[in-house]
Amino acid sequence: MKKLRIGFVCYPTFGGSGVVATELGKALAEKGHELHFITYSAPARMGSLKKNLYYHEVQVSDYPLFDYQPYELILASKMVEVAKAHSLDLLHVHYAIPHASAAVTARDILASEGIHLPIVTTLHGTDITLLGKDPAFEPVITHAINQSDAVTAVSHSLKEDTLKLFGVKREIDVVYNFICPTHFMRPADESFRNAVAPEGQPIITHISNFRPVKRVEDVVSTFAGIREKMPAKLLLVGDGPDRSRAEKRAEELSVRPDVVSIGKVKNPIEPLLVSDLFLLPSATESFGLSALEALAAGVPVIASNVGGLAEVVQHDQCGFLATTGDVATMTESALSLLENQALRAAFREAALARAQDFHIMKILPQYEAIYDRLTP
Ligand code: GMT
Repeated sequence: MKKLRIGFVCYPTFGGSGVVATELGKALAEKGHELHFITYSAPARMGSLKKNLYYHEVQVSDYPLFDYQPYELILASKMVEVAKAHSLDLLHVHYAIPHASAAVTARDILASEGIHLPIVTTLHGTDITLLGKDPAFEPVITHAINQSDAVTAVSHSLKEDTLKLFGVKREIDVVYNFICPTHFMRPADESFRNAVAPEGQPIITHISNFRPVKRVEDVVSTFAGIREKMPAKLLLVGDGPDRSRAEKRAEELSVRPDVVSIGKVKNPIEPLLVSDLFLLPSATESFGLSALEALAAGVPVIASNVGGLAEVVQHDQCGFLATTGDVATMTESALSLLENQALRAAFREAALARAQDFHIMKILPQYEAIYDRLTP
């Protein structure tokens, strides 16, 4: 594969799309491509200095006339600047709004100067399943999808949603999210495990941004059902609008003393390595990167059967899927694993094996093939 100079645009936060983009960019840089991240702050997972990795900050001005800063325009200008200064071969943007639409503007500006810069847009989920339903964004998202030179979706479910919700007829490649198995090859932090579960209770974990779509109250209700039958601890990782609601629900259900809510962590793999079960009862989930990361840590997953989750979690093998909101079934499934050590061990093995299907070395060449198609 020829070595390319690639501009990467993503949300630099801990969200799934930013994590996938950053890890992909780092892996491409390791393979010898030159990667230029164009974001408003350094991507959370970027880590320390690496060969072939560059970061260009999009600086939002504080011009007094603007009540709202036109971030998309500033981003488009930055894309043009970086593309010219570093002779980029292509732009790979993660998340439709505003990244794909800004990229289309940047590409048009460059075209007017005789510079060709193809755009790859990766759709991650909420840009389609939540924002896509909002008439305030729909025409812009449709335009950005239609105008991109290649579009990828992180699951077949998301591809179908995109075709259905936007009425687009174009080709969309499905390229799954991935894991880097080496990140999981480390011992669990026993002192952290003891702090969470001092009497060796099983640890049930949920990791998310605590937005309503994650249905964190179902997490707590499922845990309360488990706790009625056996000692256990619930480890909540992350922060967001519904964190306090989850904690309040735990109080209402009298399980608050068994809930450890630690907030955002830099590396979610650490809590996963001490976990016995992972809960993800979302209302919608295009892929469920956190579920895949749980599997890669050998943790069976109990999740809702929505979006792309069934493409990741094999029901009754490495986890269980249930209808969204069906707390009773999720509780029953969780107990079936927690009360049966042999079954849990079998699911753990199946989880580790399943995660290998999403090894970065299987996924990265799929992106490279798309880049290859678009560059001379
Ligand atoms: O889950 C979130 O709310 C964060 C969101 C994001 O854009 O960062 O995650 C979406 O993209 C991830 C990476 O592709 C997927 O694994 C998540 O399933 C998806 N979230 C939803 O569809 C709700």
